Amino acid sequence: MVPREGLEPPRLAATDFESAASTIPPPGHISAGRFVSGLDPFRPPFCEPPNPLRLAAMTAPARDLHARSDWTREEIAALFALPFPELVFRAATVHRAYFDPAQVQTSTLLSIKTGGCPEDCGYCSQSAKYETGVKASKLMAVESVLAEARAAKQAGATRFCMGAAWRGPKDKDLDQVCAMVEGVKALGMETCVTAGMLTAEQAARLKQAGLDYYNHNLDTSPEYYRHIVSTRTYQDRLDTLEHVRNAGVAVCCGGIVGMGESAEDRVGLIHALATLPVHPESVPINALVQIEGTPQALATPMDPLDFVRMIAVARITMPKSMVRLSAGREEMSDETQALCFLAGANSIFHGPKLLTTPNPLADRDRQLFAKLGLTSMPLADTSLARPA
Ligand code: SAM
Ligand code: DTB
Ligand code: SF4
Repeated sequence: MVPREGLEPPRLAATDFESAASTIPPPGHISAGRFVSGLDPFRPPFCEPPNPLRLAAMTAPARDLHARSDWTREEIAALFALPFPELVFRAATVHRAYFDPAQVQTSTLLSIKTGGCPEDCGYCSQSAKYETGVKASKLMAVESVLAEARAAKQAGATRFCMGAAWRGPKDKDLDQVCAMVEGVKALGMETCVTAGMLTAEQAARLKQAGLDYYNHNLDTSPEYYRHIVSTRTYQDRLDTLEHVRNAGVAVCCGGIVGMGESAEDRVGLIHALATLPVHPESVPINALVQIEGTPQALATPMDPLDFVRMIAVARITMPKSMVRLSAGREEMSDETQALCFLAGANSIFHGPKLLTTPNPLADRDRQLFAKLGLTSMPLADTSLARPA
């Protein structure tokens, strides 16, 4: 990764638009020396005057490079409305300013406490409110978790994410989670925990144990949220994010698409994330994994290209964040995943299982990376993304 030192882009004012436009070659110019107007029968003469969309796509990236927290919903909606090639071009341009686009960070997930959760998140296999067939189990022993972490490291993961199906951790449980964090850290991996709501004190304890990232998602827009979860509020989630941020732990926060939300709700989710006082260091974009027995089991599957748009808009609005192509890869074609990487996704979950559902097998990911020429992001690069 990550924010490349010394590559802070120049600040451009709106008036610089005109000067940027002047970098577009004049009519008749020989583009990159490869095509000479009139000699290539498939290429029209260099367009004159410049097409406004082309102009916007060529000039906007310079403005896109700054991490801004003042995005408006209108600006975000306008990004979603761009023609697909323009949107992906802009996202890919922003991606290159801060990251090596051929590198993808890999994390492995482990459910350290599965099922029996008192919350009613309408997508979740682990809520005790729904008959999903997931068996509730107790918090795993520290040694068993460390054995899984060692295996994940062996398989190439640089970060180990531990998930617990809780509304929030009890203090006794938190002692055990802190021991897990210490143990995983000692293996030389980055640590991530997702265990529900945290108080400021709990966040500080996790930080002390060596926690690098805490995952806590906003899930959807503030308006649509009440259709998905009733047992905790959007504000509860924002409060936990603030506690994590104040404790000096990196924030991993994103959402889910494909839950019957409107286009406006997707704008609302990105807006909520991109206007946080500091952007989350990691932004997981999950495609809903439909779980039988949950209210979301019958949601209409989303168009994969709309998923790619979501990734691209996350990349443009949060240029320095890692954007995670998160749940849903098992059902995704290689082509859709390739478009996601092109649109700025630069992290994935690696390993055969997410928390309770399947993820692509190592072989499929190996082949995909080989086909696309992608490599695993070294730990030294991913750690630059974290607060000091
Ligand atoms: N219980 C903790 C919590 O809710 O914060 C941590 C675990 S929870 C499973 C972590 C996140 O995974 C959720 O916030 C949600 O965004 C995502 N997730 C859960 N089930 C999913 C599903 N079926 N499809 C896609 N994403 C899902
Ligand atoms: C996140 O945003 N996605 C991951 C992780 N954070 C914890 C979880 C995905 C869960 C998918 C459904 C399951 O396996 O139960
Ligand atoms: Fe519980 Fe987390 Fe699932 Fe919600 S998403 S039901 S809090 S495990």
